[in-house]
Amino acid sequence: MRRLAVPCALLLAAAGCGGGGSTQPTRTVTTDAGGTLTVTAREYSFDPNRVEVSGAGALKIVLRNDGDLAHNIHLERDGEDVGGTPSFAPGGSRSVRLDLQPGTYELLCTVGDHAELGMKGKLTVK
Ligand SMILES: [Cu+2]
Repeated sequence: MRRLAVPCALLLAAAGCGGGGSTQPTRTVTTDAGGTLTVTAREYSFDPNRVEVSGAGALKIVLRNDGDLAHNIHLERDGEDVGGTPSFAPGGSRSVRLDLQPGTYELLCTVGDHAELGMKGKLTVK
């Protein structure tokens, strides 16, 4: 007698392969309050993507677009936008001056799904 084997359905969920696959290097810079922070944008990353600011106050952020698409940089705190540059074409740069309080801010590009694709980071004001 032959035993009936129920074939196993092999469901390979590609979506389950996430985690640890990031190839984005993390670079941290430290800047002083009242200083200038220069960030380079590409598809799809910011460099640096970890920023520590020593002291609250005005910070000038210069974004250089070294990519092939329009990008911007915005800061969010607790999900609320606190300002940033407009989106602009590759090859250019824009700056914005923000008055920052101590705390943690998210850096992100608000164009399309760029933040989801990796254009994000963290800025901490101490
Ligand atoms: Cu972008």
